[in-house]
Amino acid sequence: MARTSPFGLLVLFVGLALSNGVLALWPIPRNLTTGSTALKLSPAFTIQVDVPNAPSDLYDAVGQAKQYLENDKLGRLVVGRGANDTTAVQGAKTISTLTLSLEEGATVNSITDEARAKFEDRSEEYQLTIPDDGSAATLVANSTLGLYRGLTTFGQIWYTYGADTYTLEAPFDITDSPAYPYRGLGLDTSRNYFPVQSILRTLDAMSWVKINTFHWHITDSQSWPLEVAEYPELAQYGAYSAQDVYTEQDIQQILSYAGARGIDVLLEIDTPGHTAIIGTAYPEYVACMTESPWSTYANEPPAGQLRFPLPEVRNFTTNLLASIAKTMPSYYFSTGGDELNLPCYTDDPITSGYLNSTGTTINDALDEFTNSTHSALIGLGKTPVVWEEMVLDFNLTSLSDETIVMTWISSADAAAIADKGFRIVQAPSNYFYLDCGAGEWIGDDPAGNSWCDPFKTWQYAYTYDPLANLTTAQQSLVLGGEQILWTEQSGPENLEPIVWPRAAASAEIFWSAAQPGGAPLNGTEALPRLQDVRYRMVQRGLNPIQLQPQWCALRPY
Ligand code: CP6
Repeated sequence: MARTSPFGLLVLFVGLALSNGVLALWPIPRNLTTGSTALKLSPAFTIQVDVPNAPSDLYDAVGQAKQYLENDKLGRLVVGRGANDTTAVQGAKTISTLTLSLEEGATVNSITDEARAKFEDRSEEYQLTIPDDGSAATLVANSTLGLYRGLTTFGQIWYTYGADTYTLEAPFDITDSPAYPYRGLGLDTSRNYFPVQSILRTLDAMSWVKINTFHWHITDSQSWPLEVAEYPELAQYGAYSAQDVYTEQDIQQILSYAGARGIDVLLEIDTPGHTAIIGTAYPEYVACMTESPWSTYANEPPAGQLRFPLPEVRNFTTNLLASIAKTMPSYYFSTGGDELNLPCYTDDPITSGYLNSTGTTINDALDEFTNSTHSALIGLGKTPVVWEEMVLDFNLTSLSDETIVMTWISSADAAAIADKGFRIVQAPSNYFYLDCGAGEWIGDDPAGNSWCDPFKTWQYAYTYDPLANLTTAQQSLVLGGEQILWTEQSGPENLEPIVWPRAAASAEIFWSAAQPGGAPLNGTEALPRLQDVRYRMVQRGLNPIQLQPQWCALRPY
């Protein structure tokens, strides 16, 4: 009951007392100095692109940034601050220009290409200076992606009062770069289908808080919404309906929309578990497709997994993954690998017969399978990504040292993964699942069933420390992390409110995070800033949940 305890409410309200002078900056820049001079945007304010051969997506980003400046109209009075803003804003100097330029020697690429670069080749840093004397503001970066991040920050500085767009905190001097290169949001489009428009809106909101990776868990046992040119039967038999499909055109639209917003798309085709749906098109490749008892062979219905030890299934899966991966521009591709059910293979006469007659262990068969799929991906220039079980539950000699491992079961698992030398993405279910996560089963009902609680607070996610209990050497392998929405209990109807603004919590952890030994992030300090982030989301047409009673924002007395 912690959520409704009097103490919880106290924290909710104390946040307000500290709200004067805060900015709607999120994630908070890593080096930020502000002053106390009022400054207005001139009605003729323009953003100048001083970049030779600037790519068209940079011009698009500038156009979008201008639109947000015109339309956001975030009123400090509305959020309970700035009662004296009228006087301050009257007579304030105006700035009429923001100039964008690249550092000397920087190569000019599109935002899209920069967003899809390897982590080590990606530069998101920027420097934003807004003088208080009315002279031009400047944004300088190493890459167009850095300029994009800086534009996002610029858009979070301004409030509206009457006809004025203003700040009270000039001059600004910001030198910013992310603490971690991987800042993700995960979405499962198999348990429930999400229209392309829902995904595009999600990408918009991700870009507002500088999340740079869309981890798309596109298929699972329940449905196969992905059209694959070489394997049309998969979506034909496996999609919920002919409408609930991502066509090649849809995928291209999502990819370019993401790229223009500085977002890389990490596609996951989960194998060899979570694959019952493949059995609708290829029944001979899938074992344990039994309705009853499904619980022997899967954590949720329907049961069914690839008969991965069979050579024909190995070849099929390898060709399938290769044919999908070659259409994806990211360097990274996830083959999943979570929650593999082993009793299924003991009980399946075809798989166990094969293993027995060839004298193969399940571990060796999985090694061979993974070697096959991962070699094909590596051959296409991809770096494989897997769930933690592939490293912790099996002894796979086939995993390349480059493999990236996602944690989910426990935040304590990172150390063991790091000790094997793999890079890590932290997605601990107990902090970061936007719906039910481990240890969140609410009490038994009268029939003795236990149900999953589909909610945890942003404040709780925000307390997560991605480097906890890791040595310095282990810490250096943490690439970042992500919150994820599994969609057993979610669909397009509640996508925006269940994700936002809560997913902003990890966005700030992985951009601004305190360095080892530094002060931890503080939810009480963060609340008024997140309140403004939420308000800007509303102005931009999103439907995030409330963070506080509206009384806190209006404060009529
Ligand atoms: N589906 C897939 C899921 C989950 C995972 N993988 C999951 C497991 C436990 C909880 C929530 C979600 N539904 N494919 C785990 C990575 Cl508590």
